Amino acid sequence: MFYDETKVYVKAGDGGDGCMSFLRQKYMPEGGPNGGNGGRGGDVLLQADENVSDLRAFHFKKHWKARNGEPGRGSDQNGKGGEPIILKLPLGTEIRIQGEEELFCELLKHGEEILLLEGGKGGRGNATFKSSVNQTPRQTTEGKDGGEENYVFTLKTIADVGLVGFPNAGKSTLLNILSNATPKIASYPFTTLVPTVGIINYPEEYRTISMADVPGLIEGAAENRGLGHRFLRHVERCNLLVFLIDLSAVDGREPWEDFVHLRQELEDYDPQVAKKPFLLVGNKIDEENSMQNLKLCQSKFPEIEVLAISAILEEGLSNLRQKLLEKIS
Ligand SMILES: Nc1nc2c(ncn2[C@@H]2O[C@H](COP(=O)(O)OP(=O)(O)OP(=O)(O)O)[C@@H](O)[C@H]2O)c(=O)[nH]1
Ligand SMILES: [Mg+2]
Repeated sequence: MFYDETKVYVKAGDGGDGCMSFLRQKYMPEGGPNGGNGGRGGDVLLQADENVSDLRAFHFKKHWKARNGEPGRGSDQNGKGGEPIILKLPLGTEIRIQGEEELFCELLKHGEEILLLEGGKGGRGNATFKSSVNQTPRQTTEGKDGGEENYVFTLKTIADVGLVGFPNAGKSTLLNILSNATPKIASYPFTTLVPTVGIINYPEEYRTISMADVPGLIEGAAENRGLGHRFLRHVERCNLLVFLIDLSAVDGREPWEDFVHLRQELEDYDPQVAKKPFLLVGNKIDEENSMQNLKLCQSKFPEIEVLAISAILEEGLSNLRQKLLEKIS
């Protein structure tokens, strides 16, 4: 399972109460006030961590609380502050307050830290109220409550390029060959259930491009059919889309129609996503009917270049690599 959205309740620690106390010693009935201050409650921090791949930690534990500050004690002892807690989140996590559309914050860079909720201040002990006119103050203050909130964490994959295609189009095969990633490949639909990011190397240019293999889309994905719109969010951050269509039409669909349907799904999901720059790539050119389908595609979309490749035979890939680089930079 891949956990890319979860609701979480988070609470910062409460401040400890201030203490009321007086020095009590033999032969010193009127000892001065010595109640200490309460400790500060623990903060809640968020930290982006590249070693965390999804939100499963928050799926299995939905309540996160920082420790309270300790109350002050007599003999002028201040309470200990509560330890902060640090929630480690995968890169690309968006944080919203439950029920609100607006983005609260997001974590994009490894190591980035955000203070989500502040611990409550500790209360004042009576010793702090001593003054020239009040030598025996009986006054203290309570610790303040730490902040609390219900949040929604949503993970949106960070990659330069998003691979978009019907199941079985060969997305994982292509990513395997172009990059260091090794997503599973199989001849049945919905092999890929988890977005996988691979790094494509351009040693001569001293550059890399990251590419995300997103689980296959089908018609109605935006209305949650198939694996649904859950995975469409993983192309939201990409700067370039690669529509990969199966020119061999092994699953009985028209390749050129696949392209139309894929774009429609993106449009239904979010018109902004549909406006992203793209490349149209026809895979499986090694198969029998592919040439014919390529020509048909090209005639249907005369203004769009259809890049023909065979991921398996590694044909047309250097051209594709070059086009990716041109479109990205
Ligand atoms: N003939 C031929 N078959 C290919 C080519 N590329 C991929 N395939 C085959 O197509 C099938 C599907 O490949 P995958 O890479 O798993 O496809 P996918 O798009 O990742 O599929 P899902 O993860 O299910 O969405 C596998 O049997 C591959 O071997 C190609 O260039 N030519
Ligand atoms: Mg796959």
